[in-house]
Amino acid sequence: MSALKQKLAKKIEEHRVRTTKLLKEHADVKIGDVTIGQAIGGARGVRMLVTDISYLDPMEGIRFRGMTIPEVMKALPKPDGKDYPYVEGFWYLLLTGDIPTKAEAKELVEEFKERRAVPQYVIDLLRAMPRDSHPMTMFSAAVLAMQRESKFAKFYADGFNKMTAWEPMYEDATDLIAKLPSIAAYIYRMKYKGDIHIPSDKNLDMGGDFANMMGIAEPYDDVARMYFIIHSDHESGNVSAHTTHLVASALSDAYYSLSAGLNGLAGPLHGLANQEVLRWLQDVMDKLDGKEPTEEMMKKFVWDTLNSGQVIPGYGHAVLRKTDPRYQSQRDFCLKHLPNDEIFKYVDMLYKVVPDILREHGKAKNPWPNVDAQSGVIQWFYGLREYDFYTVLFGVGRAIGVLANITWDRALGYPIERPKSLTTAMLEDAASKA
Ligand code: HAX
Repeated sequence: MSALKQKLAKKIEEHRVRTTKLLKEHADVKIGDVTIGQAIGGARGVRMLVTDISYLDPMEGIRFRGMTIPEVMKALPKPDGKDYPYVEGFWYLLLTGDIPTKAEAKELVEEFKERRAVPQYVIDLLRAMPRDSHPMTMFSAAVLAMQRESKFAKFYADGFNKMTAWEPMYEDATDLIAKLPSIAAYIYRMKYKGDIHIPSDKNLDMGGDFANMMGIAEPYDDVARMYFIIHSDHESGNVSAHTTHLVASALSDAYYSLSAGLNGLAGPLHGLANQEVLRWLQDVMDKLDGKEPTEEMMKKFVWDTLNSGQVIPGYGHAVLRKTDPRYQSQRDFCLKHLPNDEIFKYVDMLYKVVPDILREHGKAKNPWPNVDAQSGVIQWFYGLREYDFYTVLFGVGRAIGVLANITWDRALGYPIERPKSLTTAMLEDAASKA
């Protein structure tokens, strides 16, 4: 170890004791409007963000523009013969708060088709990256590379006007959402399907065309529609939404902002958890060597994971205190389309054993499953078995919510975000006075 690193290791060891003491003994001490516990602990419960796109109630779960997931799925227009709505119509709902007519949704489908084409230099960039780069790295890099297309950046360079700044932001947001499925499918086929690509089909809506470009048959088009909608937004405080908002608050354009948000989504405690769930389950299955696990065996695997200091992926949440309705809607899909699937049965068994174990373990505030506990199962069933790719699917969906948010941020002229920080010594001083 270098001298610097040794010194740093010593300092870290000494400092950890101070932070732990502050959290254990003085978490409730107020420093301004928040407590020491909130300042150190990731701002849990601090009410300091505003959005009308979605709201997350701890007990009820997500509402998009005031509507629950089942209400959204029922109210929005659907392509003929399909079970799930046009994603384009959902974008209309998130932006306006109104349910579009079928004609309005179809008009938007046509507009998205005009914006679908991905610049050749983005393809070149993806091809130049090492093939074993994580697909999220490729996805985020592609979004960032397209920044030169930004209409907002041009608008700013040509003379910024606060009142109309939302318009180029809206244009960038719509361009991005229209292109993301093609970029995602390109990465998938380049990395995992022999570099053989399927062109976009102008007869299809966003969900249908994504399934087409991925090369996965029906009802995967409905899976895509459902998946993109339920993953779109989870109010503003989660890492991907907050990062996108924060970067946009510096008047960065939608490309810079979304790319940053996607990098946050790629964290194992956030969007990457969906691939971790499948990785963990595969590990369990490998250890069982094809045998069906009993509940007792499953309990042992869960405890082994916890005792080795790891989290159970797909369980727990920073805000929710019940089963995530996004988990539930995917479970309903599984019960209808793949009730006998082996992995679905494992996931269902986990649902039976994990909450009690997490309660007994005594750490997680929410022992219930979140969106990521179920999502890989559906993808796996339809042949998408490269679980590194699952977070990219999440990213296509998440873009819809965060881009709606930053379009409205611009419309309302929200200022640059800049919370205040204190030093550890200041916190200790406040604690001693309290
Ligand atoms: N397994 C084991 N321990 C868990 C746990 C889990 N699933 N969930 C929380 N805990 C632990 C935390 O690690 C923390 O331990 P320490 O005190 O030792 O640090 C303690 O319980 C308190 O955590 P919390 O207040 O309940 O939860 P946080 O708000 O800090 O974190 C997380 C929320 C989602 C990050 C957390 O529950 C977690 O790590 N879950 C597993 C990963 C996961 O599924 N992430 C996806 C979440 C949904 C999402 O955003 N998708 O994008």
